[in-house]
Amino acid sequence: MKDAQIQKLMKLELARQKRSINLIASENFVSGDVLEALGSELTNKYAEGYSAHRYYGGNDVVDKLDDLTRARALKLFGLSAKKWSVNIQGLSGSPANLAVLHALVPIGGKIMGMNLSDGGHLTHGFKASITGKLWKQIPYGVDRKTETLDYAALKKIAIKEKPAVIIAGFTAYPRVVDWKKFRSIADACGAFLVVDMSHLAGLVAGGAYSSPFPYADIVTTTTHKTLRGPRSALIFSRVDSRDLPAKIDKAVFPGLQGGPHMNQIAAVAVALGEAMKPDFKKYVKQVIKNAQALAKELSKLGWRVVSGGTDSHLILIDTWMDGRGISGKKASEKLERAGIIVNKNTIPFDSRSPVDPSGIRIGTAAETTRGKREKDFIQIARKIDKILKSGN
Ligand code: DSN
Repeated sequence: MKDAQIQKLMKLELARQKRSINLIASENFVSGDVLEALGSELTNKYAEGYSAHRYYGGNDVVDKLDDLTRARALKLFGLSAKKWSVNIQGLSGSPANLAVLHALVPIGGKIMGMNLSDGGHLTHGFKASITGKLWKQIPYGVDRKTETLDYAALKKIAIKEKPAVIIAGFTAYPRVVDWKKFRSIADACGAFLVVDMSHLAGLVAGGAYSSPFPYADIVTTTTHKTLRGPRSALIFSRVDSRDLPAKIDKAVFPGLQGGPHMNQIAAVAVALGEAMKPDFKKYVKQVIKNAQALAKELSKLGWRVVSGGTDSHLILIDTWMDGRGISGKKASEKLERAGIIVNKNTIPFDSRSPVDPSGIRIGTAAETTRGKREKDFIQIARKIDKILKSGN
């Protein structure tokens, strides 16, 4: 590279990644092949439209890439092209969710999504997101005592409010989700069931977490979390008389975007191929075992684990503990100074603000990619404990 300023920043970031313990639940380390695809000449190509229906010439190669990527996405999740379609052009999770809502809900309509503070995502209708401005969020949360989903309470809200869409799938909910119950709630109020499995995609692909596909109408996902690909998104939609795939395609392009990023799509295809290998199944199982080991050890050391544990790659720690501990912001800053990277996070019914909440979110996907196992995560838990209890 001839640009010395950018090269220097790239080297600094690589060095930072190498010397840190990465416990950001939504990050991972991609393979060299994924990086190679991202940095390829495919970035030079404009491919507005869809395979075989493009607006520019010269798309014969990228059409093959597009077809292959969609076929891999369906195969990875065990889906038949007769029953499911997938849009691979979403640039990342937020635009993908926006496209889905744009396709399914008239402006001003109701969308039922989880509260941000209980583990929901901005694009599930939070007021500061465009999704909360164009549509009315009907919020739901977790049960105060168990800190897990209370499906009976959800059903009551859904029947009363009759949202057009129910969104299930979260950014900071550690437990297993009962997709079947969500389906029955959606049926009870006539809503579409949209599952945002961004955090879970790798776990679902590797068979370590229950699949939402038997129950959902639409499934969105990012590709860069547990799925270990580049930053991108997939939108799966059921093929039936409702014409969902055509509506989704139209909402993505020309509704929200112009040309897709073909280098990014190639990198997604590489990651999907990697996730089909037997090793990936072992990887995602280990990710969950590691999160459970970490949660258990932190709990033993006196930290409050929200909901009492985890069934996934992430845990939420109440570091504040009603003033007996330290705030999430202070905790994440202290950990960062010691080379451990986490994010501050609200906990359910948080008494503090999102900028300085009561907890931290910790994930195990990235460090499991680096080969860490339960014993390593027990050591990490002890290190976290020591740092958080130290006077610095
Ligand atoms: N920023 C992602 C996460 O950390 O979960 C969601 O957009």
